[in-house]
Amino acid sequence: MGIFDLFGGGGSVPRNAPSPTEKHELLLYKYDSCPYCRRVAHAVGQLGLDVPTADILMDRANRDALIAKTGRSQVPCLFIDGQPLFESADIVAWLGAYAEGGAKA
Ligand SMILES: N[C@@H](CCC(=O)N[C@@H](CS)C(=O)NCC(=O)O)C(=O)O
Repeated sequence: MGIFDLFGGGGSVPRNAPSPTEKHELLLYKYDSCPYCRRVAHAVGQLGLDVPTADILMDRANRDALIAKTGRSQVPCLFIDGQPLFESADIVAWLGAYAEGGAKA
């Protein structure tokens, strides 16, 4: 069992996402009552990562920015050097790989 499986599993590091073995600037769009966002937040905590967040309910500008950048209002969405990654399972998988690789670089 890999570390990704500890947080719900089901996802895999998307092939078109930036390499998790390199350091990146991250920004997580979320809101706190979203269960998928909580799943990601839990993984962030368990992995010991420091991931800045942008709450789309607390600040309308964040929601507008998410829609402007992606055409969607779905959260969670992790921006990796400005490239959006949707789907909580994929985000958790990517963060798991990042914690073992790029975050330590
Ligand atoms: N399959 C997605 C589901 C995400 C989802 O349904 N998010 C809801 C909030 S809990 C949402 O953003 N709904 C509004 C929308 O899709 O525009 C995931 O696992 O991340």
